[in-house]
Amino acid sequence: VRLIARVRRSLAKGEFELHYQPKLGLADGEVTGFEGLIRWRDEQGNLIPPGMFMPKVENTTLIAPVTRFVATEACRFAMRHEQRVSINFSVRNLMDDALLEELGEHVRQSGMEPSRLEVEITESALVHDLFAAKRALERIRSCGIRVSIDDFGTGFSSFEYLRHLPLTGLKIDRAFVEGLEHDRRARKLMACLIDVGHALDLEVTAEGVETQEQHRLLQEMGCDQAQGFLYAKALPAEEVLTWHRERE
Ligand code: G
Ligand code: G
Ligand code: NA
Ligand code: MN
Repeated sequence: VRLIARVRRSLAKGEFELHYQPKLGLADGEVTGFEGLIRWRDEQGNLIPPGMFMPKVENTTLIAPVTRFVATEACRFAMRHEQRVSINFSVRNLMDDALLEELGEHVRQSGMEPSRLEVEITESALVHDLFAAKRALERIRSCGIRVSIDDFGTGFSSFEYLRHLPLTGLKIDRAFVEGLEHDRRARKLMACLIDVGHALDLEVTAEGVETQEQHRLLQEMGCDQAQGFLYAKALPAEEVLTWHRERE
């Protein structure tokens, strides 16, 4: 309760920031976009990671204004720097018709290319209420915004639901990337997951890439994109742009 009151106050005071973690195309190593990840700069100037407050926030109506902030920041970044940006949605966001309406309206009015924006949703959020999720995703897609499944392979996974949802991307959970170098079975499993994504015409991203060898293996397997500490952690806008410039 105290936490929620503090989050509400901090939101009004502008103490939240969106940091950006790059995604790379594995075919050519070029930056393809960024994932926006929220951070809380508290009164003392400490940076609080989302794991410390988002699980609580996600269970309250406060998730709407928090997500509105994230979406606004992400769209601004996407437009200003002509980049693709993804944001994370929680179950509540998906069931919030007013928020979905507002997001579509915001994208239309801003004049940004809607496909520059992508919404990431975990498997578990989708299967929570598949019928409602499908309607919500159709609504998001109808605005031209992209939709990908986050942390794929770790939720309650039936593959059947994939066929019914209007997805554009699939992010394979970092748990599958971890074992790649040392475990032949992990490599086979990863290859299959990539195939599942491609069979459904989805853009496949591997999360949590930390070593050059993992990068090489994913490239060899034909994975489309990679994201992870090997390239960069989530950084403030200015820093990630500097990182991007220096890489070129
Ligand atoms: O950035 P970091 O790896 O610390 O993020 C931890 C978790 O917080 C991740 O699961 C991420 O999806 C979640 N998270 C970060 N930013 C947001 C956000 O804007 N909205 C939601 N719903 N979750 C977020
Ligand atoms: O659940 P989601 O995929 O949105 O969470 C992103 C989280 O993953 C962030 O907290 C981010 O800091 C973390 N992350 C990003 N890259 C890596 C990585 O290479 N290794 C590990 N261990 N975590 C990562
Ligand atoms: Na995510
Ligand atoms: Mn993820």
